[in-house]
Amino acid sequence: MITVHHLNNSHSHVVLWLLEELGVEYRIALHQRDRQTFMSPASLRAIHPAAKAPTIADNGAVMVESTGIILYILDAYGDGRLRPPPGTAESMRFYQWLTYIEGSAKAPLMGLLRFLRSPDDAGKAQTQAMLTKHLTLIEEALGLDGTIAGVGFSAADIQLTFYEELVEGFGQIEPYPNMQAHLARMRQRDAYIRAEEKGGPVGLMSMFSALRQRA
Ligand SMILES: N[C@@H](CCC(=O)N[C@@H](CS)C(=O)NCC(=O)O)C(=O)O
Repeated sequence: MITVHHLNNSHSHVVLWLLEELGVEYRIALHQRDRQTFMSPASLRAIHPAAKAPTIADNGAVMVESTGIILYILDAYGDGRLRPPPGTAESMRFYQWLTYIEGSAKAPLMGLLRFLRSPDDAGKAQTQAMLTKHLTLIEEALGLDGTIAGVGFSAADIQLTFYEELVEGFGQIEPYPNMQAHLARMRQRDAYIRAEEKGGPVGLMSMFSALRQRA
């Protein structure tokens, strides 16, 4: 059975949610963030040297990286669900957006963390401009049918949702109504709610407000 090494308030919620959507049985191994630094504990490093969430174990092997984990789960357990058929124009959009989130859009968002202590740094405007470009592209893509790949609800929407939670946590979501509506809809899905019941609340708002207070 697949084991999800779940870190509280983290990206591994996405994996629990995907498995819930697919109705796949899984086991949760819980790891707690350090209360001061919010970093992952030694228990997660013991599973994989990257010490990152999500981490999964299946068939005697361990892997990290959310996008790869999502694709592995779809391959192994998806039976064609939550993704368009391979080799189609729809699958091009699906792969593009599924990989875009972690591959392109995440870096400038996390880059803003560097400026919590120095809000007037010249680099902040540059990082913000890069982030705005990504958020605008995502906002436009959601305008098609309310899903990121324009193919109805897919695993790319699950990956996007955690990013939207981060964007909200950074206080950046307000100018983007399509993202706000998407996030609100995703939070109402039964499988999202079941994942939170089993793994705990995503809870990024409280973590970011603690980070801001400490900066
Ligand atoms: N690119 C990685 C990012 C993983 C990541 O940074 N996860 C965070 C949780 S949201 C984490 O493990 N933080 C704890 C730490 O870095 O010690 C992925 O998509 O899986």
